[in-house]
Amino acid sequence: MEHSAAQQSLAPEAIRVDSHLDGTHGRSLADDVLDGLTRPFKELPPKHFYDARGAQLFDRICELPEYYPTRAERAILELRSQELAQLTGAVELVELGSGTAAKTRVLLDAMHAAGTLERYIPVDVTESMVRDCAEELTSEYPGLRVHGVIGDFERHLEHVPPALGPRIVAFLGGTIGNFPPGSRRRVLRQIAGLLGPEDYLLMGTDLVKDPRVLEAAYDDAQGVTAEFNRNVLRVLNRELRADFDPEDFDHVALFDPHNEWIEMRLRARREHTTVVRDLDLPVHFDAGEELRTEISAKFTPERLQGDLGAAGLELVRWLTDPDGLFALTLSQQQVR
Ligand code: SAH
Ligand code: AVI
Repeated sequence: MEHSAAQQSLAPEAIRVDSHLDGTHGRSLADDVLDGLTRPFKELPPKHFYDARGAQLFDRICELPEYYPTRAERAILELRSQELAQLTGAVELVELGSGTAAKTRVLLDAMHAAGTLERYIPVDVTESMVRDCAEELTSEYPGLRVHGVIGDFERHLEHVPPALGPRIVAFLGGTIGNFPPGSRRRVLRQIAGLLGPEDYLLMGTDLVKDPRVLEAAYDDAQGVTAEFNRNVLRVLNRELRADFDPEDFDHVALFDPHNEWIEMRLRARREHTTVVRDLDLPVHFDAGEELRTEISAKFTPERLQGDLGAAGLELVRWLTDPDGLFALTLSQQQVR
């Protein structure tokens, strides 16, 4: 494994970063594009939004006045992290889809203050975020060890190192809602496999609410979410030599009241054919045709309990922000 000079000069014993993406991620993108863009209703999975530019756009989304989930989840963490640290006694935090770990610091502060914090294990597909966050956190928390895992949490959870002691596996931001119901339960079952009897899953989920509030959160006035949505086309242009013009597509965000999820789509402004050169794949769009790029499920307590139960987990704490917009749940393996 290669370490950068910067990493070695900082604190080599404090940081370890393993990458499990070499080559396989490109193949997964190619498979997803071949599968998703040849369907009668075109679709791409949302994990491909997050190259370095997509990650930056996501960070800007988190600051938008319309995008309440980040602020609401942070408010819960600020109110309840101390209790979470004490109740779990966790010595380490594994975080799936960690991104820039902005809110995570609230939890790490509480674990640090409780005197238990030893190790942080961020898991993310975006290499730069795992590496940057490892360097930042080891300097912010003296004595903390960071073992970064650059990988896909749908495929690489076996590379999460064995626990040093009781641990919290955090899955924040509502990312579980980006999976449709069947895959959601599969992903949750895989995550439950990381938990021993002393461990906890801490998961963020956005809650069902007024569709106008939801749609505004995914279609902001400044157009940042629109740019984030179109970014997936730039990823395809770069990684698979496609020739999409992102300006050929309008951003669409709508709440599906039956499924209780937001859908983001890209709607072709005109009829055209684009070619994904690495796949030798022409892709035709009719004028007005839509490509689904993300679902973002909104939860009720019942739906969440059902999903956790199906993954062999039981609820220990249900925490919401003062406005009841977002939920953070703590769960554990069911006692058999
Ligand atoms: N947890 C952060 C970031 C959420 S954005 C927050 O709450 O603000 C979603 C994050 O998950 C991004 O950093 C993205 O790169 C990562 N991600 C999405 N799908 C992934 C996958 N299949 N495997 C690993 N990381 C993934
Ligand atoms: C990461 N995920 C939970 C975000 C969400 O709200 O579904 C991604 C996002 N899409 C548009 N805005 C934010």
